Amino acid sequence: MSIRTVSTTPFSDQKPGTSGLRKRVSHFQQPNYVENFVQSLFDSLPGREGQTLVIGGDGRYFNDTVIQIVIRMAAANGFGKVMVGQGGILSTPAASHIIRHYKAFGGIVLSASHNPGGPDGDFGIKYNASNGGPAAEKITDAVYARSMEITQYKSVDTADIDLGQIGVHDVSGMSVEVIDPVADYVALMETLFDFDAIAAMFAAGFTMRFDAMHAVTGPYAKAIIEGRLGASQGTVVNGIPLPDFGGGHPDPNLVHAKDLYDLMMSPDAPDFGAASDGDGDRNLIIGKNRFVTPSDSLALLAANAHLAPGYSNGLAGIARSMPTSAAADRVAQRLGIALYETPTGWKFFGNLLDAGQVTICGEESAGTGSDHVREKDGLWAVLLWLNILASRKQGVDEIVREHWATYGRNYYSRHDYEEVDADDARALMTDLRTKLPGLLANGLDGRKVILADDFSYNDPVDGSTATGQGLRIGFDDGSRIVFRLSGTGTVGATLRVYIERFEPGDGTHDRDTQEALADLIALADAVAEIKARTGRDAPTVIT
Ligand code: VG1
Ligand code: CO
Repeated sequence: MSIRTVSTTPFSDQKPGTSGLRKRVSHFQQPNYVENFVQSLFDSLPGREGQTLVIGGDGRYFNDTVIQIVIRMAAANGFGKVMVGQGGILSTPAASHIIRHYKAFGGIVLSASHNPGGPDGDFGIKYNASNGGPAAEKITDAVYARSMEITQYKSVDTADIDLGQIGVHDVSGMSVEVIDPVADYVALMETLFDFDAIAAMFAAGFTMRFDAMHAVTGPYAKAIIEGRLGASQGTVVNGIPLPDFGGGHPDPNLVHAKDLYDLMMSPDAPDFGAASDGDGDRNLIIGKNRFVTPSDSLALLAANAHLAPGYSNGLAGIARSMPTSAAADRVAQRLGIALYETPTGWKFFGNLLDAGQVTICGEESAGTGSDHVREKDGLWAVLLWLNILASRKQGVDEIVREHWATYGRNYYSRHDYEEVDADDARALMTDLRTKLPGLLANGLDGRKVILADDFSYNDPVDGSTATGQGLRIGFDDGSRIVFRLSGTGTVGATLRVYIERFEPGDGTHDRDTQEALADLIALADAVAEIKARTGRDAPTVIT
């Protein structure tokens, strides 16, 4: 085999963010940009020789090109085998499962998740370790350090591999196995959920719409929901993955999945509506006339998980990201299990899951998952919901209302200010940080502040510390405002403001969320001077 060593010079901007390296497609298309990052990654993975690497992506534009580059570089860098999804497709949770199931060394997932695709859209590369989870910060830090000093990368000369057919190829002595991207994942779901009970519910007339948003979950949802569970043809819409997601924005929220939302609020609504994102790890859950916030969904899934066979023995613990509402905390308390509060990003759940300290994890950004893989999992959440609906024989709205009556309701909203000037956003955060001690001492607008800090996390499993994870202002009535800057945006900065207020079980649960939070929203603007500093009258996206 002839390994080609190619000289290169470093790029200074290859620092992975919340979930891998994400940039515009055109940025990735610069000569050597992909190669530099992939070589920096491989250089940071001692012990890779002879090992298996899993590769797949969400099918977005540039996916096919990068997969071929990665295969050649893997061969030149000593991997023994590559497993790649047919057509270059693997959802993020499916990739996590494949890595674990086949005991691979790690995997590369090509995705910018919910960010738009196409030639003018975004692309991304993330690395998952042998536990199937996103690389821990010590790996991503090492990759970044390496990318700053890289001088060469290694590749082999070979024709493109045909990824269209399942089969085995040889690339300079390395085996490339093109696998069915769906089958192993379906088999895993079958071990967790009562497919018979869900199928019986569909057979009895239960109706659903699943919007795959022309992203990666289409084939998975079709195989499971229509194929295995017997939902009628057409239940899965926008089910064919397209390189540009059909021109849409594959973010399953009330803005980008508005068609689904409007349907679910109409008289023609089916019993259940759901959607997933670009790479299949997020979920949107909407019942007839009832949108379920991701934070509530996490709490509800945790409270009812024992109804599904895979969780019938109960939960070891629950973890949520810091900005996620405290609804899950109340469930953990009642179940008598631990609740962990971690920084934003799934990588922080990995150690807790590996150590068996938690079973279910979730983030306010429409991500929930469990110890079945080491990523959040959109379809998993949908199937757990279906299992709960089949078991409880109640509608979504009724279940949500009962939950609030039992645990209270955490009114919750996130306000995003996207693509604001990066310097302005940093200054806003820096200045707010300096105000925090004063808030703790003097309160805010007559309210008593019981918590005002920049969140840092000590991992209870490996003792590592992550600092600077978001500014928190907590009040004595359980209300909270959190500010942080996104680590996944690709243009300017995105300021995220998370607002939460607790209403007890015997309180009023049917208020409009924005109205219920109005005073806190005003307070958030006042204390951080959001409008003045960003020049924006209103958030870009409210979820
Ligand atoms: C966002 C979300 C975070 C999520 C991350 C990756 O990060 O807030 O909860 O883990 O996206 O999700 P940020 O740094 O932009 O707030 V995905 O579906 O892009 O893999
Ligand atoms: Co995603």
